[in-house]
Amino acid sequence: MRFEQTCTNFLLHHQEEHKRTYNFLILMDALISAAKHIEHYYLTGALQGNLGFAGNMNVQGEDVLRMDQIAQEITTHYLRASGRVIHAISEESDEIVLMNTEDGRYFVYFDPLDGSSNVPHSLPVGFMFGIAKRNLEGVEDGHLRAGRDYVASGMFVIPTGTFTLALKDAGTWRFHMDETMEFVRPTRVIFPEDTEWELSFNSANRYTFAEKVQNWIQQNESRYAFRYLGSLAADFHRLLSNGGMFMYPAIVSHPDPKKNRPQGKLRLMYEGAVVAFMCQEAGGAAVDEMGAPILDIQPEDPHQRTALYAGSKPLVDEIARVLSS
Ligand code: AHM
Ligand code: MG
Repeated sequence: MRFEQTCTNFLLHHQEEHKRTYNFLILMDALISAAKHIEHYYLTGALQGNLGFAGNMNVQGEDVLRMDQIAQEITTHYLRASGRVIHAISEESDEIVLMNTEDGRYFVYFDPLDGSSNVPHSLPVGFMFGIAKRNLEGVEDGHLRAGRDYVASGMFVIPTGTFTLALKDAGTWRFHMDETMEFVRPTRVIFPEDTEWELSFNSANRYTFAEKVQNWIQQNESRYAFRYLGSLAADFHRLLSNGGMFMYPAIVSHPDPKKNRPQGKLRLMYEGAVVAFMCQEAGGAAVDEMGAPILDIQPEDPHQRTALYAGSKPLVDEIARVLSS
């Protein structure tokens, strides 16, 4: 028989090795429990009629799917029950979700079901999260943390059954779901250098990007393979293994100016910074439309957006030079 190391056991050793408390383990147990429940509802969603619209709109003015609601309810329940969370910020909640404001230890920023256009087809979606820690030295003011201050970030790809977790100064790790729905076999992930790199972006938008971005694409795209699933977690999962760059540039010259998105589309706290933190721990990089590190952006609004260029460092450094010129 072959036995695999579980994620929980891996984290237990990690905490003990660094002489840390078990609080982080309790928080991770909550996130993993939430992911497994979301996985279950997603896998059975087509048969149970859970893949359609719920009939209302979210904070971003987008139609809410029944699965968005289910994933939000599940995640909020487990995070609250952990007793370790001060407050959470979710794509599915306009307001900051207050939890254990007195004794909580962590801030959790999450998108419980990212990649909505894949939901009606049961295709891959993501559950993405970033974690920051309370100020243990002085008074905690509850300010919104920049990615640089995250202690961990991660993403579950659902229903594929993979989990990628980046730990501050301790690498990006991948786990797979086994036959008992346990995440097992910790494997360190580092952006490869000697593979055929991929570019991942919504090509239908290319003529709406800034001119210098359009020019860069035109001059360089033939060097790369092109892949786009329309779900950040799934697209980024591929890039971590194959190398390359995911891009969601600012939209600045749409024929219908109302459709411009000068701030980009993706959300900073629970999408952009989550990916940027995983990039950093995997030897990669991530920048915004100015070519500045995503991890340095100080959020002013829980739901603020950012352009995102994330992936292999040489490629992101190259586009950063173009963006900042
Ligand atoms: P969502 O939060 O509404 O699902 O949007 C986020 C998603 C990302 O997962 C994905 O990378 C991107 O939006 C796809 O957008 P588009 O359909 O414009 O290509
Ligand atoms: Mg989302």
